Amino acid sequence: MKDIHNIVILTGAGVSAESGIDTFRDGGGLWEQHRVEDVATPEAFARDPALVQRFYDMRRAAIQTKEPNAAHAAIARLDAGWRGELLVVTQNVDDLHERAGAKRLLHMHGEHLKAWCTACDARSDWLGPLGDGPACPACGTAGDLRPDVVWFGEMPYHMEDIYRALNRADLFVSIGTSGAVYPAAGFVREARAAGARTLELNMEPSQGSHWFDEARHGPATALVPGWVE
Ligand code: BJW
Repeated sequence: MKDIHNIVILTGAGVSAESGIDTFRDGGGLWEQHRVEDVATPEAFARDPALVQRFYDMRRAAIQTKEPNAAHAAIARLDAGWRGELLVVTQNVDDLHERAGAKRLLHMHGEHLKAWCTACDARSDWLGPLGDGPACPACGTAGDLRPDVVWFGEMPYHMEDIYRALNRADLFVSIGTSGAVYPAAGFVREARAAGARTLELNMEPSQGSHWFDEARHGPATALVPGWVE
């Protein structure tokens, strides 16, 4: 990768699809099985917290049986060996990037394995199903823990660090995301405007495919190792 020093990699559900984790918008994906308004908005949680908790308990249990795939492993190898700046920004709430060994990683839509106490704002490790309302380890309040994930209408995490990296990037690579959800869908334009070269690796053209200098289409487990090596 000649003349490239600073890399930003954005990943989405497609990078974990071949590990057996459902994507959102593909046929048979999560949003065909559940209405987004029922399970992934703050209003849904206020209306029926038990339903939302069951949705996340089910997905959290599922990811614990899954393993990182060749795409996660290739990204982790690049992270370990890259001497310049590199940042992996994942929209995924699973932990497969870190289990593969990625270190320079931000979860912009939160993490399945963290809980957020809305009473004291502390983040803690997920302690198990919230059905019985366990107490927050920081403040002791029971019943105010929620999944530490970013729902529609909420501000994604680490935005300052992400925009700083995008504005320094020489290369922006988007892997396994449909480009349907903002602000992540706008990162390619931000990086382009700052002068980065842009590459899409996805099963099919994303909604923003025309913004990329180059697009390669196919399964992440083939495309990502091929790009990294
Ligand atoms: C493979 C593959 C394989 C399959 N190999 N590829 C109108 C216009 C513009 C914006 C808005 C609007 N109305 C509302 C908004 C804002 C809204 C938004 O974007 N809505 C859109 C629906 C229009 N966004 C928000 O509300 C966000 N917050 C926000 O904007 O705050 C204000 C703000 C302002 C300014 C700056 C910053 C902030 C919050 C969004 C939160 C999204 N939350 C979710 C749930 C997280 C928790 C959980 O997991 O349950 O995040 S929704 C869901 O979508 C999840 C994902 O991270 C996200 C993106 O999905 P992703 O990863 O792209 O998955 P898919 O399924 O869509 O695509 C998979 C792709 O992989 C496909 O293309 C496949 O082809 C491919 N694939 N197998 C390679 N093997």
